[in-house]
Amino acid sequence: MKGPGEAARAGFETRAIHVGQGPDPTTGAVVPPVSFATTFAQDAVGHHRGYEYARSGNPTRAALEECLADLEGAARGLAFASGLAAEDAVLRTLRPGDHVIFPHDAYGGTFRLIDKVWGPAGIGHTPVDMSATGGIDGLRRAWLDSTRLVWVETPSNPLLSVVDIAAVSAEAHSRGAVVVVDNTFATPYLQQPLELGADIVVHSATKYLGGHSDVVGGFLAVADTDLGDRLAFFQNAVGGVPGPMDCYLVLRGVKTLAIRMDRHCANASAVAGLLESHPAVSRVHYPGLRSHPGHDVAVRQMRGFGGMVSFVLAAGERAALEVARSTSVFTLAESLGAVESLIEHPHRMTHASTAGSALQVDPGLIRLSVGIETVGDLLDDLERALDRAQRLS
Ligand code: P1T
Repeated sequence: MKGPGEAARAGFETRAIHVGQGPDPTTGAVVPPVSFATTFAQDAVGHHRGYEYARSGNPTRAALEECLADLEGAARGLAFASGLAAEDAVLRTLRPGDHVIFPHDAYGGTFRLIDKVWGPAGIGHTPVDMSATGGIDGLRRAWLDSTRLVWVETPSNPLLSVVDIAAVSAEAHSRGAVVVVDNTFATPYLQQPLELGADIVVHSATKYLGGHSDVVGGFLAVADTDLGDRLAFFQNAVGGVPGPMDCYLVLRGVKTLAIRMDRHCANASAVAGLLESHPAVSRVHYPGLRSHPGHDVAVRQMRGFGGMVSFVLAAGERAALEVARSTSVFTLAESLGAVESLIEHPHRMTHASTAGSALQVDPGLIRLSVGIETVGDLLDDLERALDRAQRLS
């Protein structure tokens, strides 16, 4: 499946399996070959067959970029060595003195990049609650004449807050700023930020896109070709590119994204229900729950509510640490979005870099990446761990 017209007519699952992916014209191989070459023969000086040097472009990477750009409805897709390398390329479009509005509950590494790397280089920032609770008013209050970029993460990591992408994009565009949406938690299967008005989509491909905890990667999907060209310049000039094997692994993961996400959503919804009814738990964050402040927006802009759930233990950090060490099907580990279920303590693990800042997370919070195992096993495992924590308090 090659032509964009043809691709546009096909469904998501078909495009995930076929766009950019052969059969290989020389051998008929039904999956793209992993092209390890770092350099490519030229027919004459200045005449090559599409590839010169593998930092600038590589056929396996091109297949991944074409496929993911199509799934996000983008004019251009760019693969990076990690989610943070992709984010860094976006921040390179700014100039000293520019200002970024970003979520008050962003992933800790995104905050660290904006604050500790780009702050000293002259980029200002303000954390804002742009979710259903804070809304557009928060965005307006934080706006400066120098605001050039609005960074959205929805659902957010780790509080699963939901931002109305269409409303934030309309407001930001009316003031001349670019809107970036981190679509890592939702994936293009559940949410299409470019269609809702965003300019750039960011992914940690390490998560649901790869889907099997065996590859680190990042991705940008861009609506406008000029902006795509600027970002492609940084991709090549800075060189934070993925290797061909990593591209292949993400491409393979994407083929099953839709069916994995359906199961992640179903299992997470059952887990959120259990947590809501357990006396050890004081608060559950899951956009699929009617009690979630962003539920209505999530219903409007998402196909399903995703596989991530976080919750607060009524007895605080001691109980949270007890739950984190007591599960056996849920593995205690950072990261998320793969087939196996993971549990972690954001305050001491993934979001430790936010300590002392406005983004610091509740020490009683636990985050779950709900995998695609048998749902009864997940519920039994959690219930046992929660009962233990309950006995402690
Ligand atoms: O780890 P990397 O591929 O560089 O992606 C960074 C990143 C970007 N955006 C979001 C929403 C993320 O969750 C991440 C990485 N997050 C974790 C490793 C974690 O455990 O939360």
